[in-house]
Amino acid sequence: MGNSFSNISAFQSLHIVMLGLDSAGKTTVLYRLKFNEFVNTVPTIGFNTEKIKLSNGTAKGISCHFWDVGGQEKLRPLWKSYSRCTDGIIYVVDSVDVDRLEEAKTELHKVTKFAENQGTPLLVIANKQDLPKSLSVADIEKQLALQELTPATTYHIQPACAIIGEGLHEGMDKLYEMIVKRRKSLKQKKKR
Ligand code: G3D
Ligand code: MG
Repeated sequence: MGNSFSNISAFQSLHIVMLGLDSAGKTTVLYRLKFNEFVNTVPTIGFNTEKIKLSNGTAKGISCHFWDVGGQEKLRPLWKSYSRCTDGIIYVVDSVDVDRLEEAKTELHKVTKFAENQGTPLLVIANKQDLPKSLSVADIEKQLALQELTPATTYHIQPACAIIGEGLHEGMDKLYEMIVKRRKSLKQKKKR
Protein backbone atom coordinates (compact mmCIF):
# COMPACT_ATOMS: atom_id res chain seq x y z
CA MET A 1 0.00 0.00 0.00
CA GLY A 2 2.87 2.27 0.86
CA ASN A 3 4.41 2.40 -2.61
CA SER A 4 4.14 5.59 -4.60
CA PHE A 5 2.12 3.89 -7.34
CA SER A 6 -0.67 2.52 -5.18
CA ASN A 7 -3.10 5.37 -5.57
CA ILE A 8 -2.90 5.43 -9.35
CA SER A 9 -4.89 2.21 -9.51
CA ALA A 10 -7.84 4.38 -8.59
CA PHE A 11 -7.30 6.35 -11.79
CA GLN A 12 -9.50 5.87 -14.74
CA SER A 13 -7.88 4.67 -17.91
CA LEU A 14 -4.89 6.80 -18.87
CA HIS A 15 -5.08 8.55 -22.22
CA ILE A 16 -1.88 8.20 -24.19
CA VAL A 17 -1.23 9.57 -27.65
CA MET A 18 1.42 8.04 -29.87
CA LEU A 19 3.06 10.34 -32.41
CA GLY A 20 6.09 10.27 -34.67
CA LEU A 21 6.95 10.37 -38.37
CA ASP A 22 5.43 7.75 -40.65
CA SER A 23 7.20 4.40 -40.51
CA ALA A 24 8.84 5.07 -37.12
CA GLY A 25 7.05 2.00 -35.71
CA LYS A 26 4.08 3.47 -33.79
CA THR A 27 1.55 0.89 -34.89
CA THR A 28 4.02 -1.93 -34.27
CA VAL A 29 4.47 -0.61 -30.71
CA LEU A 30 0.70 -0.41 -30.24
CA TYR A 31 -0.02 -4.00 -31.27
CA ARG A 32 3.06 -5.34 -29.51
CA LEU A 33 1.70 -3.88 -26.27
CA LYS A 34 -1.81 -5.12 -27.04
CA PHE A 35 -1.13 -8.70 -28.13
CA ASN A 36 2.40 -9.26 -26.81
CA GLU A 37 3.41 -10.41 -30.26
CA PHE A 38 4.54 -8.92 -33.56
CA VAL A 39 1.74 -7.81 -35.85
CA ASN A 40 2.49 -6.87 -39.43
CA THR A 41 1.30 -3.30 -40.05
CA VAL A 42 0.09 -1.27 -42.98
CA PRO A 43 0.58 2.52 -43.18
CA THR A 44 -1.93 4.21 -40.87
CA ILE A 45 -4.47 6.38 -42.66
CA GLY A 46 -6.05 8.38 -39.86
CA PHE A 47 -5.53 6.64 -36.55
CA ASN A 48 -5.70 3.38 -34.59
CA THR A 49 -7.04 3.22 -31.09
CA GLU A 50 -6.81 0.45 -28.51
CA LYS A 51 -7.57 0.01 -24.85
CA ILE A 52 -4.74 -1.95 -23.29
CA LYS A 53 -4.20 -3.21 -19.78
CA LEU A 54 -0.45 -3.14 -19.22
CA SER A 55 0.83 -6.60 -18.38
CA ASN A 56 4.30 -5.99 -16.99
CA GLY A 57 6.46 -3.87 -14.74
CA THR A 58 5.37 -1.31 -12.16
CA ALA A 59 2.54 -0.14 -14.43
CA LYS A 60 1.12 -3.70 -14.57
CA GLY A 61 -2.66 -3.69 -14.44
CA ILE A 62 -3.01 -0.04 -15.45
CA SER A 63 -5.48 0.51 -18.27
CA CYS A 64 -4.39 2.80 -21.05
CA HIS A 65 -6.38 4.15 -23.94
CA PHE A 66 -3.89 4.60 -26.76
CA TRP A 67 -4.35 6.78 -29.81
CA ASP A 68 -1.90 5.99 -32.58
CA VAL A 69 -2.11 8.83 -35.06
CA GLY A 70 -0.79 8.58 -38.61
CA GLY A 71 2.56 10.28 -39.10
CA GLN A 72 2.45 11.20 -42.78
CA GLU A 73 2.89 14.91 -43.41
CA LYS A 74 -0.73 15.39 -44.49
CA LEU A 75 -1.95 13.81 -41.23
CA ARG A 76 0.29 15.78 -38.85
CA PRO A 77 -2.16 18.68 -38.47
CA LEU A 78 -4.28 16.11 -36.55
CA TRP A 79 -1.59 15.77 -33.89
CA LYS A 80 -2.65 18.94 -32.12
CA SER A 81 -6.18 17.79 -31.38
CA TYR A 82 -5.20 14.20 -30.55
CA SER A 83 -2.48 15.26 -28.10
CA ARG A 84 -4.61 17.85 -26.31
CA CYS A 85 -5.14 17.07 -22.63
CA THR A 86 -3.75 13.54 -22.77
CA ASP A 87 -1.97 12.06 -19.74
CA GLY A 88 1.13 11.23 -21.71
CA ILE A 89 2.71 11.57 -25.13
CA ILE A 90 4.76 8.81 -26.72
CA TYR A 91 6.98 9.96 -29.55
CA VAL A 92 8.39 7.12 -31.63
CA VAL A 93 11.59 7.69 -33.59
CA ASP A 94 13.22 5.44 -36.18
CA SER A 95 16.80 5.19 -34.88
CA VAL A 96 18.22 4.47 -38.34
CA ASP A 97 16.35 7.16 -40.27
CA VAL A 98 19.14 9.71 -39.81
CA ASP A 99 17.98 11.80 -42.77
CA ARG A 100 14.65 12.56 -41.13
CA LEU A 101 15.81 13.19 -37.56
CA GLU A 102 15.75 16.94 -38.10
CA GLU A 103 12.15 16.67 -39.34
CA ALA A 104 11.30 14.47 -36.34
CA LYS A 105 12.82 17.09 -34.04
CA THR A 106 10.86 19.97 -35.61
CA GLU A 107 7.56 18.10 -35.32
CA LEU A 108 8.23 17.04 -31.73
CA HIS A 109 9.13 20.55 -30.60
CA LYS A 110 5.97 21.85 -32.29
CA VAL A 111 3.81 19.40 -30.32
CA THR A 112 5.36 20.18 -26.95
CA LYS A 113 4.87 23.91 -27.52
CA PHE A 114 1.08 23.70 -27.81
CA ALA A 115 -0.43 25.43 -24.77
CA GLU A 116 -2.62 22.40 -23.98
CA ASN A 117 0.43 20.12 -23.87
CA GLN A 118 2.43 22.12 -21.34
CA GLY A 119 3.70 19.73 -18.70
CA THR A 120 2.42 16.56 -20.38
CA PRO A 121 5.00 13.83 -19.71
CA LEU A 122 6.84 12.64 -22.81
CA LEU A 123 8.25 9.22 -23.57
CA VAL A 124 10.56 9.16 -26.59
CA ILE A 125 10.99 5.66 -27.97
CA ALA A 126 14.26 5.28 -29.89
CA ASN A 127 12.92 2.38 -31.94
CA LYS A 128 14.57 -0.15 -34.26
CA GLN A 129 17.58 -0.59 -32.01
CA ASP A 130 17.92 -4.09 -33.49
CA LEU A 131 19.20 -2.64 -36.75
CA PRO A 132 23.00 -2.48 -37.09
CA LYS A 133 23.18 1.21 -37.99
CA SER A 134 20.86 2.46 -35.27
CA LEU A 135 21.97 5.61 -33.49
CA SER A 136 22.54 5.48 -29.75
CA VAL A 137 20.05 6.96 -27.34
CA ALA A 138 22.58 9.69 -26.47
CA ASP A 139 22.89 10.68 -30.15
CA ILE A 140 19.14 10.73 -30.65
CA GLU A 141 18.62 12.76 -27.47
CA LYS A 142 21.10 15.28 -28.80
CA GLN A 143 19.76 15.40 -32.35
CA LEU A 144 16.19 15.82 -31.16
CA ALA A 145 17.47 18.52 -28.76
CA LEU A 146 15.37 17.02 -25.98
CA GLN A 147 17.07 19.18 -23.38
CA GLU A 148 15.79 22.25 -25.23
CA LEU A 149 12.14 21.26 -25.02
CA THR A 150 9.87 23.63 -23.12
CA PRO A 151 10.98 23.70 -19.45
CA ALA A 152 7.64 22.21 -18.35
CA THR A 153 8.28 19.02 -20.34
CA THR A 154 9.54 16.04 -18.36
CA TYR A 155 10.78 13.31 -20.64
CA HIS A 156 12.43 9.93 -20.79
CA ILE A 157 14.14 8.44 -23.82
CA GLN A 158 13.95 4.66 -24.13
CA PRO A 159 15.86 2.42 -26.53
CA ALA A 160 13.51 -0.21 -27.95
CA CYS A 161 12.79 -2.80 -30.58
CA ALA A 162 9.06 -2.90 -31.17
CA ILE A 163 9.32 -6.08 -33.24
CA ILE A 164 10.31 -8.16 -30.21
CA GLY A 165 8.95 -5.72 -27.64
CA GLU A 166 12.29 -4.99 -25.99
CA GLY A 167 12.27 -1.78 -23.97
CA LEU A 168 8.55 -1.12 -24.29
CA HIS A 169 7.54 -2.07 -20.76
CA GLU A 170 10.52 -0.21 -19.28
CA GLY A 171 9.44 2.82 -21.28
CA MET A 172 5.82 2.53 -20.15
CA ASP A 173 6.96 2.28 -16.53
CA LYS A 174 8.91 5.52 -16.88
CA LEU A 175 5.98 7.26 -18.54
CA TYR A 176 3.64 6.03 -15.84
CA GLU A 177 6.05 7.25 -13.14
CA MET A 178 6.12 10.71 -14.73
CA ILE A 179 2.32 10.77 -14.96
CA VAL A 180 1.97 9.84 -11.27
CA LYS A 181 4.45 12.55 -10.25
CA ARG A 182 2.65 15.15 -12.32
CA ARG A 183 -0.75 14.26 -10.91
CA LYS A 184 0.62 14.46 -7.39
CA SER A 185 2.18 17.85 -7.92
CA LEU A 186 -1.00 19.18 -9.59
CA LYS A 187 -2.99 17.92 -6.61
CA GLN A 188 -0.65 19.62 -4.16
CA LYS A 189 -0.82 22.87 -6.10
CA LYS A 190 -4.64 22.75 -5.94
CA LYS A 191 -4.53 22.32 -2.15
CA ARG A 192 -2.40 25.43 -1.66
P1 G3D B 1 4.21 3.73 -38.16
O1 G3D B 1 2.96 3.23 -37.54
O2 G3D B 1 5.00 4.62 -37.28
O3 G3D B 1 4.01 4.35 -39.51
P2 G3D B 1 4.80 0.92 -38.47
O4 G3D B 1 5.19 2.47 -38.41
O5 G3D B 1 4.50 0.40 -37.11
O6 G3D B 1 3.79 0.69 -39.54
O7 G3D B 1 6.21 0.29 -38.90
C1 G3D B 1 6.88 0.68 -40.08
C2 G3D B 1 7.88 -0.40 -40.47
O8 G3D B 1 8.90 -0.49 -39.47
C3 G3D B 1 7.27 -1.80 -40.55
O9 G3D B 1 7.97 -2.52 -41.55
C4 G3D B 1 7.63 -2.42 -39.21
O10 G3D B 1 7.68 -3.83 -39.21
C5 G3D B 1 9.01 -1.83 -39.00
N1 G3D B 1 9.40 -1.79 -37.60
C6 G3D B 1 8.71 -1.33 -36.54
N2 G3D B 1 9.41 -1.46 -35.40
C7 G3D B 1 10.60 -2.00 -35.74
C8 G3D B 1 11.76 -2.40 -35.00
O11 G3D B 1 11.87 -2.24 -33.78
N3 G3D B 1 12.79 -2.92 -35.73
C9 G3D B 1 12.73 -3.12 -37.08
N4 G3D B 1 13.79 -3.65 -37.69
N5 G3D B 1 11.65 -2.76 -37.80
C10 G3D B 1 10.60 -2.22 -37.14
P3 G3D B 1 7.40 -2.75 -43.05
O12 G3D B 1 8.45 -3.57 -43.69
O13 G3D B 1 6.09 -3.44 -42.89
O14 G3D B 1 7.27 -1.37 -43.63
MG1 MG C 1 1.02 3.44 -38.22
